[in-house]
Amino acid sequence: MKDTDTGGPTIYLKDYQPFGFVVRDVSLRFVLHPTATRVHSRITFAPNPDATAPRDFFLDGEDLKLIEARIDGTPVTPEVTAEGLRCDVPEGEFVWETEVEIAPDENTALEGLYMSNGMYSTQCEAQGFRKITYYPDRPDVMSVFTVRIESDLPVLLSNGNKVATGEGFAEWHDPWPKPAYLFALVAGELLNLPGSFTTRSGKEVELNVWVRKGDEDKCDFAMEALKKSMKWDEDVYGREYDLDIFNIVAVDDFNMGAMENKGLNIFNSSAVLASPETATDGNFERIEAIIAHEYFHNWTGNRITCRDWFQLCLKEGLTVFRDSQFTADMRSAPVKRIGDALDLRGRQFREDGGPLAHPVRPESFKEINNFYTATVYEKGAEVIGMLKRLVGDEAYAKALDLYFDRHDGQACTIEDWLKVFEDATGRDLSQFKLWYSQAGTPKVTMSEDWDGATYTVTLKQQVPPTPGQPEKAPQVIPFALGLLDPSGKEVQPTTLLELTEAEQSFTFKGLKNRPIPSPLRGFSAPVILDRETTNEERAFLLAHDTDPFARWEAGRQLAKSALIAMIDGGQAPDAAYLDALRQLVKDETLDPAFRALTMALPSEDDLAQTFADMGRTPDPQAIWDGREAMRGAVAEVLKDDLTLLYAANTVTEPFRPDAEQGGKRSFANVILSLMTRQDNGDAARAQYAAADNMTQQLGALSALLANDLGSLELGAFADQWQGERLVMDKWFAIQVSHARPDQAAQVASDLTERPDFTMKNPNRFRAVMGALAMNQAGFHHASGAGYKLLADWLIKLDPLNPQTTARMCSAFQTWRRYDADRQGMIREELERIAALPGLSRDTSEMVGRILE
Ligand code: 0A1
Ligand code: ZN
Repeated sequence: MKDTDTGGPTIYLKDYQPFGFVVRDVSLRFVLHPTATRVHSRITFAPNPDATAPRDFFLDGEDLKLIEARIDGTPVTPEVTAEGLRCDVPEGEFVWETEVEIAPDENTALEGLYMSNGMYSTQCEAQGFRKITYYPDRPDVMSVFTVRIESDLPVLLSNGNKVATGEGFAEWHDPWPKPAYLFALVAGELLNLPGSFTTRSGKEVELNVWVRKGDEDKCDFAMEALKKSMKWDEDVYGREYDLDIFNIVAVDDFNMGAMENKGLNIFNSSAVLASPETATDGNFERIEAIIAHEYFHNWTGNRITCRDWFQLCLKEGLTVFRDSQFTADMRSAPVKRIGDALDLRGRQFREDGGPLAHPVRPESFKEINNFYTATVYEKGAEVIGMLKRLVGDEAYAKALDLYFDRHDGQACTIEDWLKVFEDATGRDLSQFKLWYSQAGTPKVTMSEDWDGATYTVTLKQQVPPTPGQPEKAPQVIPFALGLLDPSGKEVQPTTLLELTEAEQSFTFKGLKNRPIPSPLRGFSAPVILDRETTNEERAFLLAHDTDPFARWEAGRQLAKSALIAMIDGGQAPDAAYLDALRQLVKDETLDPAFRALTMALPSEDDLAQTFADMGRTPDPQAIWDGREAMRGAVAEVLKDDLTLLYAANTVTEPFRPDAEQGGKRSFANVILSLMTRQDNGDAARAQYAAADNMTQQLGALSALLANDLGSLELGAFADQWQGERLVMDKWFAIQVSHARPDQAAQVASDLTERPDFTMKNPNRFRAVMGALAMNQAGFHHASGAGYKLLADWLIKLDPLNPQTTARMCSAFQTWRRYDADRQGMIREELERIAALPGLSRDTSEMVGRILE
């Protein structure tokens, strides 16, 4: 296939060249108007002494109406194309000025300057700034920005510190050089929750959370999360905030979670607004993590940024790693680690094992927006976790200090990052670097031998072929192992084995009995472990392992093997599994959150993948039936314990969104869903009626819906919350996720007929279509109705919002694991999308890759 067959030219990492000019300073003036905003730019350019190629003055620009351009005050006539403009320029330094017109109100793609519910907002990462004015829109061009906003709206915000304000205008100056993707502007009738933070060197920083009227009672939690993040980054990484003011803004229409613009973070309202009545414990935890993530970017992303978009994991992997550390510190470290492993396996392993697989640092792309992926973010974070495990905590801290010292103010590469570790530790990281360049999840096969005195563990690794990468070399895999003796006592504490070859053996001496291994403790590497074991051994680890991850994993494997036997061989639910579960749920020494996690069955998608890994074709309906039967069996075996367990874990104190209460509520909700199978919904209805917080209200509603009950409550919920957009998103989603397989597409389709369904709001669109894609048995129902409905809507959305459309195409990425009929139907839908005239570059690239 030619490069240009799908969605335009391919950009390669190997072609990187610095820009021919440096930008000394940027001054922007915005005269805001919904359909005719004028943007005046005044930019000082000078030749870049590091430029390697002949200097070409090309500025990126899309959907701009050029009014005029000048060089050193003299009007010029540049050559303008759909991608930008080119102009002859003087030899030395010069001042470039333009005036352009843009229409924020018509911008439904939500990139560049757009309007959302009456307010102006921007999104410039990755390449949105070129929709605001002509500019070298690339992260290695950094400059100091001064911004003047003219508008009658009361709140006018941009990056940096506010330097002037008056009737109808405000001026902002950001002293820190930054790439254009970190530019931001917000204007609107907003209210703020004010706060302040004193940095460890005694500087007082003004903090604000800005929201639309009506949302001001949902900002406290975000403000507290921000303060905790600021403190944590000082304590753990020695990083202080560097401006006089830090603003957070909530916006309703946003493609992603949030954006780290310098000094002016813009958030999807779902990632910032929370009150006990409207947000679940899961929402609170996510908000805390996203606030932290965006704040941490101030150092890992903003002060040190990426040289080019291939280096995206430099800022994202590191910042996800940092926010995971933060959450582990604020909440429960084991629960966070288990959650991360679940998420990685659910999203990243899936990506890595299919047509969309790409390295943590990709080497080519057509549309960079398609590479904000679980691989770049989550696997990128795992790679840093492994690096830390390998070099140790102290060396990690030393390397990070060196990174900040050496690279502050620069646009860097993965080579710069690894060099810092090499210099700080003296370690050669050339083999480790393969984690950045080889796609695919390594499979580690473990076998053991016991000769009566010596215990030998043999590990073999194999990295599977992925698109464009048929052959792989062995990687460096930190494999944490502990050993237990048959009485359950730990005889070998966690030991880090470093697997660097295709096959390697490790021996342990001085043991009296053949030990029981506890492998891959703490999920020490993002690999698939393949080891022959028995259910007895799994039950033993579930009862005795000291490592919470390995313990949970043992329970998981036990559940999985029981489920597979049921789905596959029609066997009765495994008695050993049910027995082990019964012991565990009643073990008061265990954290309720941990018990809730252990009770959760492997997802339908996880089971489908397990079948695919066994060389079998998964049957989505059989998987759904199997999980239902298992839930029924669990409810039956626990039936005498449920009421007591529920009472013991029902929180009666005033609501606190912390890990302790949240863990109890999540466990109580799991128990409630089992009780609902036994009591025809009485307990769930009672919880619904008494609930004073969203976790309990939604938990009860979901227990009812999962058992085909709750239509009254569903109606009452809508009446109660019709004015709350974020709560109504839950209402839309919950119906689709709990719909029976043969009804899911119809339920989703009916919801799109409602007047409050709109595809212009990504949250609402995802609430319905995302939930459909997640309802595995519904989406993959043999009728093909799920595939068709999603494709119909992706076709409608693409002209408006290519980014969200492209992202949602990934629902089809696992298509090759299914039977010929399903594959045929999916192919037809993908080809229908691909054939659309004017299809966006984003969607065209995604569909092309999935079909390849
Ligand atoms: N950098 C942000 C995420 C983000 C990425 C792309 C966006 O538009 C294409 C928007 C936000 C983060 O990591 O939080
Ligand atoms: Zn990020």
